[in-house]
Amino acid sequence: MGVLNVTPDSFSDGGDFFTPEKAVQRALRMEAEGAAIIDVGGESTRPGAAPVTEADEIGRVVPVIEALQSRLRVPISIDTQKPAVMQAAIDAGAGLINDVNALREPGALEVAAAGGVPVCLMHMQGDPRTMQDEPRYRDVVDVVKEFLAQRLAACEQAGIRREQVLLDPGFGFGKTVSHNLQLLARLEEFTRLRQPLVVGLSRKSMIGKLLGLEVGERLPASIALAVLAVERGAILVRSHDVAATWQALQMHVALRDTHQEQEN
Ligand code: 8Y4
Repeated sequence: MGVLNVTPDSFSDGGDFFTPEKAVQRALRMEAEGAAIIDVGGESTRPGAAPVTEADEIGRVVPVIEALQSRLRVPISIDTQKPAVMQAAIDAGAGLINDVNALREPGALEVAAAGGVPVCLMHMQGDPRTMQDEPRYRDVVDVVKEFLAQRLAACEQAGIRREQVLLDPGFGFGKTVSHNLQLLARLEEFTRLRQPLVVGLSRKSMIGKLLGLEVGERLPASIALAVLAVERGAILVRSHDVAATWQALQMHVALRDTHQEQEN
């Protein structure tokens, strides 16, 4: 899953500004590099990021989705917590909802059910503004698993079929480095929920904290984490660096297929 941020600050390397055409070029490149899904997001979920109004977020993502949907072969996902943005994105051609808030916003379950698109439910403790202030858990793996099982049940009650639900433990969302490491070490436990498992580890601050690296220096560690997650059962990896991540994961797949042949 290739990340396509369409926030005003996200295309600012070199002083140029974001345009739908630049976003399209970036998306087409990620598709050519092996992305299976392009994840379009118009709101920054970084700790302390300024909130975006519904109208602004729609104004950012809809022109990009409209421009993309006829030119991409892979599905477009909409990274949002807002039901109105989900609806506008589905109308523009989005084929998946990626919600870091797991459809807890009032009206979100209904929009997702009526839209008929698959949903990725992510665990987050607290909200992006304060989630990194001393997060605590009884047992982070158990708590996150129980949360995702509850949200899956809420989806089914709202009329979203199980086959349409992906689950994500939400690395970095209200978690310390230790919490993130426990989640990755025990990621296989999430496969017991019997739903496709998604992870986002790309460039995240756990790498910065463990290794003392700035965001732009985190690719090698991000690739290692992607492979470790897929070895433990993840089937979709959200990444800012599609070409490098795809190469690494293809090597994992080649090795896994060799093991399977030995068994058969
Ligand atoms: C540098 C760059 C440092 C980006 C941190 C970040 C996930 C997600 C995000 C995730 C799913 C991010 C939208 C956070 N993370 N969706 N979204 N899973 N499903 N931070 O882990 O990339 S945004």
